[in-house]
Amino acid sequence: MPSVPAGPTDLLFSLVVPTYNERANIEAFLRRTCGVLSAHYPDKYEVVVVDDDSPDGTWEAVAALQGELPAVQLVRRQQERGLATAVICGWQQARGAILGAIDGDGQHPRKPLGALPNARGADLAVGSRYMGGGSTGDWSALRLFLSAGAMRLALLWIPEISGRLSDPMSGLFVVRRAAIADCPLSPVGYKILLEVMGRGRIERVAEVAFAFDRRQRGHSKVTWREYVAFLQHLLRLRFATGEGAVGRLGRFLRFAVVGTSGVAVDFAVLLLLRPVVGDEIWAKVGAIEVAIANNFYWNDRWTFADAQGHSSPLMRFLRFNLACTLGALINLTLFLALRRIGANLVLANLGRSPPRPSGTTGSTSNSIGGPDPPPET
Ligand SMILES: Nc1nc2c(ncn2[C@@H]2O[C@H](COP(=O)(O)OP(=O)(O)OP(=O)(O)O)[C@@H](O)[C@H]2O)c(=O)[nH]1
Ligand SMILES: [Mg+2]
Repeated sequence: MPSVPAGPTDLLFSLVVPTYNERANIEAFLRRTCGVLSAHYPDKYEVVVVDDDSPDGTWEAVAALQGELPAVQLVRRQQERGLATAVICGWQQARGAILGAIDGDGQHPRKPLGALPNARGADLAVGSRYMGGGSTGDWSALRLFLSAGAMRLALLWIPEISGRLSDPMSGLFVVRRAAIADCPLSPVGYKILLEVMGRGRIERVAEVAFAFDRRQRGHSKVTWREYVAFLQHLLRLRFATGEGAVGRLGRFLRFAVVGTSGVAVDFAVLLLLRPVVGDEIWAKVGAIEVAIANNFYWNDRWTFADAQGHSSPLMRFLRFNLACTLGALINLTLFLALRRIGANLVLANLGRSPPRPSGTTGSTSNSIGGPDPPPET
């Protein structure tokens, strides 16, 4: 597996720019980026463009600028393609003690490049679109939906990695070389930051808000393949890093305990509420909601305490409710249907139908599984 060497480090900062068919953007991008970096780190930085032999000749355009912008280095890969592996390839050639990544199409603002490498004491400093002051710009509803889905999936599969950042999918970040040196890195697709978080020795993280700009020229390289690669990357990280089999079993057991406690809470509230509200449907609705709240509290505090993400507890609770809606509706419908066909309260709440009458002699309607007696009037 490829890894980034510990040195040499005769520069402070190496910024790697993966490019594929960015000829229309690259000159303006490099001029602006070198301008910002020269102001902050004169003679102590380099910009390493890693181009995958772009058919539009991006690498030629970069080579033509090197005389004028001596801090620009060019790597032209002819055998390989992929954003994340291109970034690693650039870091392998880089000479900086701090390593960074940024898109070459101008959608990432250059201003945070002054602040990110200076985030004091942080092993990793990330530009975030999802913290206060950040934004995803003018993304379509579909792209927002896909991005939110990807975030949820990452939080579900690799909570201990993605739960540490508000924007774990960001392509704008810097990392201390020492925090990833000699760590085996094996990403697929776009999400190099997940790889760094998952496999690096990242203790302290910092975030800086930024607004994602609209692409001015050229075309997006994101296709359905990137979504497939993302799923593959999640699986790879899940099985290669983080909690081992013991940790996963522990989480599963905590989840099971919380689920069982929810069943008990549901029962208790149903029995308590029924005489108070006098209506069984509302008593059951109340019981379901209190059980959901119980499960949310304990899962949030205990089962997935390391994966709360950056949203507020209220938002997390609303999302949890949303995720439980279908199950809650099925639970309520089944309960009411079973009550209708004569199951007693306990059996109906357990989702069990009443036993068939034996048809022999006088078993009473109050036996286990029989219907409740009619309410006294
Ligand atoms: N070296 C290399 N760079 C790539 C590859 N795919 C994308 N890139 C570069 O990675 C950066 C991000 O790619 P984009 O296609 O802009 O992805 P995006 O910004 O998430 O998507 P848009 O908002 O639609 O532009 C750009 O600089 C691309 O040129 C690749 O296969 N190899
Ligand atoms: Mg882009």
